[in-house]
Amino acid sequence: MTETVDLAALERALTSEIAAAPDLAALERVRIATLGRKGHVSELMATLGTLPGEARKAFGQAVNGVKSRIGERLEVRKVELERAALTARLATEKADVTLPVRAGPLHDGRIHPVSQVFDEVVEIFADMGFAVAEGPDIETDDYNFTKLNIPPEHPARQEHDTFYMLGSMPGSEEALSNAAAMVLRTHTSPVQIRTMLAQRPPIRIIVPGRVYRLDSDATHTPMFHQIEGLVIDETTHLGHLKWCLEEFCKAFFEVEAVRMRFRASHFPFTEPSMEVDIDAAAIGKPGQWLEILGSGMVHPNVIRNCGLDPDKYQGFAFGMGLDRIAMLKYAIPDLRDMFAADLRWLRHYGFTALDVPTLAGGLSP
Ligand code: 2NM
Repeated sequence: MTETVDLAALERALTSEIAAAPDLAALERVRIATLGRKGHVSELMATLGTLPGEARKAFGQAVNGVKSRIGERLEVRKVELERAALTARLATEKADVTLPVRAGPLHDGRIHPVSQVFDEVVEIFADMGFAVAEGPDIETDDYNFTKLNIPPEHPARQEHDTFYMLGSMPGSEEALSNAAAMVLRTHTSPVQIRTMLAQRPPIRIIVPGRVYRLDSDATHTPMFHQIEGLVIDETTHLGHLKWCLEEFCKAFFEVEAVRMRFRASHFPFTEPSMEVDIDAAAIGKPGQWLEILGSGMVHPNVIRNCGLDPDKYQGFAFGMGLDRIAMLKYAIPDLRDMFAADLRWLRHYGFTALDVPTLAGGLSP
């Protein structure tokens, strides 16, 4: 056998192959052809078993020597080639750290005007000590109507254009009893009922949410948003109502003063009832009256229906269309666009997530 000669020649050949490898991929091919499972060195090791004892030991040591020296040279060359590759990249690639930061979703996304106005209204009433209350969109006929002093057969029921759940339509063949009938709430007032049933006065809440009426044309959509408010205490009176709504209007329209008109009206759940108009000067159109909300002192029947004594407790309530006041404040022309999910519209009328309305920092951007 001429093992020593073969090994020395093999080591020289591999060493020059390693030195000549032009890049990391070529070097990896050399490593696999040498130290890989079927590489030259591994195959030499496999022949060990065919040698007699003494020769086997000497040859084994020699091959292991080659193996470790070649392994070291591969490692050294690898580090060299990695450095060279990095130097080449650094020479061609450039990062301009003076470029502006890319916008990203927080900046690209838009808050819908209804959400923005919702946050503005909540901010104003929270500052006056109101809490936000919410309830289900599917309500009992009892909470949506009867407890609000709108008994079955009351004409106000027709005006509400109610969506009845299956089996709940009065007079239908499969009609359930009135108590079990379910509706899509036609106003958020059932949440006021739930609140009065669940907690003792003093109560100060505002109730934002979706409401539903079977009505659709240029100025009505079958779903829209309302925000209602309720105050119940032992000495609450009409003066509180007027002050509260006037403060709200000034804060919401961001003006020093607002002329308001309280017009006598009628709702089953309040007595007296008033519709409130503001002088459109508040939105830069002086000389016009704009109806913005309905209000009144809560009817004693409603208070009694919620298990409270109307001789002890009184209060006021009000309600307004969020979509409508959003359109007024932000000069949005068409109600139906509000629910069309048109991205171009949203980019134009929407708000960035960073425009959080606060009383201290300003409600609108
Ligand atoms: C309105 C107008 C006037 C109202 C009344 C009540 C309750 F539950 F206390 F009786 N909640 N909301 C109310 C009163 C709502 O919306 C135009």
